Amino acid sequence: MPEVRVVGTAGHVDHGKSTLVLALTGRDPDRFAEEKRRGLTIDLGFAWTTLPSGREVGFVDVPGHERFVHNMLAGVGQLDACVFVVAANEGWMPQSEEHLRILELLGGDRGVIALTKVDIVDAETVELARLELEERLAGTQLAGAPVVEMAATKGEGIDDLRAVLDSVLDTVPGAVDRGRPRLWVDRAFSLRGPGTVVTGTLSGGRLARDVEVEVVPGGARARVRSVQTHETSRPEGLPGTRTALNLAGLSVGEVPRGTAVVRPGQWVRSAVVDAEVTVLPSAPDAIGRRGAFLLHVGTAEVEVKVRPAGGAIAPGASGFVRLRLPHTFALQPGDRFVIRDTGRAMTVGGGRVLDVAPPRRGLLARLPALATRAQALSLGPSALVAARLAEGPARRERLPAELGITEEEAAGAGHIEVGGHAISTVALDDAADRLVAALVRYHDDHHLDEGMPRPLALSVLGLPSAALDMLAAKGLVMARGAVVSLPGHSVSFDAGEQENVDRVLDVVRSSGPAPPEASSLPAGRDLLEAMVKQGLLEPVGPFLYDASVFRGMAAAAREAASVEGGVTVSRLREVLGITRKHAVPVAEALDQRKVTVRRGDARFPGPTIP
Ligand SMILES: Nc1nc2c(ncn2[C@@H]2O[C@H](COP(=O)(O)OP(=O)(O)OP(=O)(O)O)[C@@H](O)[C@H]2O)c(=O)[nH]1
Ligand SMILES: [Mg+2]
Repeated sequence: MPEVRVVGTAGHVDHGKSTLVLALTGRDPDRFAEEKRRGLTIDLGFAWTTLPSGREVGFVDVPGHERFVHNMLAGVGQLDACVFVVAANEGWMPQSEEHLRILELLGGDRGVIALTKVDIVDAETVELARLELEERLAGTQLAGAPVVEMAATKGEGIDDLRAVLDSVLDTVPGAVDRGRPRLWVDRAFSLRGPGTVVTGTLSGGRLARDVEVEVVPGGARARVRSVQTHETSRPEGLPGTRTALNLAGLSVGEVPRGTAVVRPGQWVRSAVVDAEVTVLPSAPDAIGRRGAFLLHVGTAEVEVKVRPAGGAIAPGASGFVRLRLPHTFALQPGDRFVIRDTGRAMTVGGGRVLDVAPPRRGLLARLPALATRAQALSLGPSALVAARLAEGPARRERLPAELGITEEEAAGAGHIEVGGHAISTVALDDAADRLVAALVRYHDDHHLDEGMPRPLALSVLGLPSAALDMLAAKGLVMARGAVVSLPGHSVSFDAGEQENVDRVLDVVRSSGPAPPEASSLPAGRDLLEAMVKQGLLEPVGPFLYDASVFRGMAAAAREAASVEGGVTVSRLREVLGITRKHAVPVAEALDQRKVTVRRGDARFPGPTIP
């Protein structure tokens, strides 16, 4: 199959764009009766031809009239190159400038300049027009682009244009296939028989017959019944080609221009995105919180609220903004857009989407992170992953959609996966260092505690719970139940405390099965609790028993309970040689520890053997 590319026209009204497309392709791109009657393009037109190299080129012909810039914008988002048309008799005009800027904002930096209507001016005027072109294009993305002189109505210059276009396209890299197809719909119509058909320039991946697709916004599902490129049936649409899809199970109204056809589940649906914006030097005002703007992204045109992350962005300057859209779109980092001022009906700027799932708060604090993301976009997928994870862990399965990358790219080096999260190894190492340092301090400050409460440890770590368990599994920390500590840490007593510990042990050991209440023991609560955690004391109701004394009592009680009919509290009193004051709490403590089980007034042996 030959290589297939997409080329768009651009330029001021009446400068000869459609005439040139007709001459190149044999097809009049002006589809509507009104266009033919007025000799004016209103909406996008489509045609195609085969260049001398054998490569097929689909053309998107745009209107030049200032009132139809919004239609032009729907056609030039995904071009391999442009034919930038300037009529020799009129020279550079307002929409020459505006279209040039729009192409620049959308990343359209390859093209051919068609200097048209050279047949109706003299040689000197052609020369002047060439000089003016050189001046206007200097410093722009089309500076130095080849210029072809044309008299399209007479067929002059057409062969030159074909050859030059071929050589320009030789230098344009082919469309990428990330397995994430998206077709921004630029036309939707219904045919008797097949039903709903949409067209657009496919990008990001292939769309084959019979696959299920989803329309965003709206969420309608459909099956691709058939695929065409340049009116020829194909088993699948390829990225970077004009593609028509016949969609089964969908009405035309569900897929208007501005919707995108995608595979279900591959896209973050975002109505709020963070982006990088450049304000054109020609813009009358800075872009700030005020002003009514329209956003053009893909083939969509929607009202947008623009909130700069720093101050307002002055004409000629760039900055970071948060964009709020009226509904969700299938967007990804790197998507380019144009912003127009609604009141003045002029293009004021544009830029690139950086984050389609931004955190709700802290836009100002995000400035450095957004700058990193902007850099990462030019560096590629692994830089994007690194930039994302530098901001915190991410749900692993969301990474491809969030960043617009493939599964393989999302699985790259530089991060590890824990409990469904992707965490940067640098961030994990930093967090682990932070936690260890915090534990050292904590053990110092709380030497009677076994360790730091787990929720506190997690907040120090700043990572999902699974990351803490992973650090514990690696032996870096101990995470037992509700407490996190350094490996080998145990409660220790200082000299003064040890004295009190010994005194307490003396008291409880000498009083055997009938110790005094805890409140009368010669030590504070903290120390007694620590002795319990250490396993020296056993809490039983209001009493603290020496642990080994209590173990002995438990064994005796369990044995007494193993007779037919079990053991009652009053029998237990006799067996253990204690009064009711101690016998009741002891019996309850034994039930709690499942050394005994209570049925009615009697106790029987439980599953725990003391
Ligand atoms: N003599 C001469 N006339 C031309 C040439 N190219 C276009 N025209 C005429 O200029 C007029 C406008 O041409 P179009 O091709 O409709 O111009 P356009 O740029 O498509 O205009 P819009 O789509 O409305 O922006 C038509 O009458 C054409 O016949 C040319 O190279 N020489
Ligand atoms: Mg036209």
